[in-house]
Amino acid sequence: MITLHTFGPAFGQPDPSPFVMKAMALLKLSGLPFTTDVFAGGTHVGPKGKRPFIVDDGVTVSDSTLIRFHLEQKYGLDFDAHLTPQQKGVTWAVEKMCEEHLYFAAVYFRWMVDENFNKGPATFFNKVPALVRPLIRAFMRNKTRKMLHAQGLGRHTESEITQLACRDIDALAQVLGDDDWFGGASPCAADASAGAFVLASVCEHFDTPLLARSKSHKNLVAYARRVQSRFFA
Ligand SMILES: N[C@@H](CCC(=O)N[C@@H](CS)C(=O)NCC(=O)O)C(=O)O
Repeated sequence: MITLHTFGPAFGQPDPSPFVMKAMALLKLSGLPFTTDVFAGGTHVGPKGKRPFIVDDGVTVSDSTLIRFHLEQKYGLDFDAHLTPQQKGVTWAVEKMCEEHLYFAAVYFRWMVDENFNKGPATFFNKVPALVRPLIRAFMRNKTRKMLHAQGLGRHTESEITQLACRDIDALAQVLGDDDWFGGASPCAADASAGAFVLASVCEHFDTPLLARSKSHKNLVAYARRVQSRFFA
C-alpha cells in the first residue's frame, strides 16, 4: 500500500502545496490505491526536508517527479503514453515552468505580502506554543525570503514578479488552447503538475495577481474546474 505524506487540506484546497496536489493527482491517474498521512507539525517535514513523499511497501520516495518515475517504473505505467514525442517535450517544459518559475512567484505572493501571509502561511504555526509563535513565524518567513533571494525571483520588485508570473499564466492558457488537457483529450503527467498550479493560482483565499490573471483566461477557469472534479472530487 502507498502512503502519501501531505500537509492536509487548507485554504479551501486539497493541500497548500501544489507539489502535494500534483502527487495526489498522479496517484489518482495511476488508479493505484493509496492513503494519506497529514503532517502533524514540528520541524521535520520529510526525508529531504520537503513534502510530498511517499512510502510504498517500505520504500520512501521524496519529490513529486521522482514519485512519478517510481510509479511508472514499479507499476509499468506511462502517464504520457498517448503523447507524440513533440507533446512529451512541450508538456515537460510546461510542467517545469510551473515548478521552477511560477512556483516561486506563488510563494512570493503568499509569504511576502502581509495580508496573504497573515491569513495563509502564518496559520501553519498555530499549534506552536503562543509564547514562541511570533518568533517561529518571523523565522520561517525570513527563511522563505532568503530562499526566494537565492533562487533569484526574490531580487525583483513586486511589479516585476507580477509581470513574469503573468507571462507564465498566459503561456499556460496559450498552450492549453481549446484542449481539455495539456495531454489533449485525456490527462498526461503534466496535467498533474499544471493542474495543481492552476488550482493554486485560482485559490480565492489569497488576493494575488495570479488569481486575477488566471480568471482572465476562460479556458484556464474551465480547466481548473476539470482538474478539481477529475482529481479532487
Ligand atoms: N521538487 C519538490 C518540491 C517540494 C516542495 O518544495 N515542497 C514544499 C512545499 S510546496 C515543502 O515541503 N516545503 C517545506 C520546507 O521547505 O520546509 C517536489 O517536486 O516535490
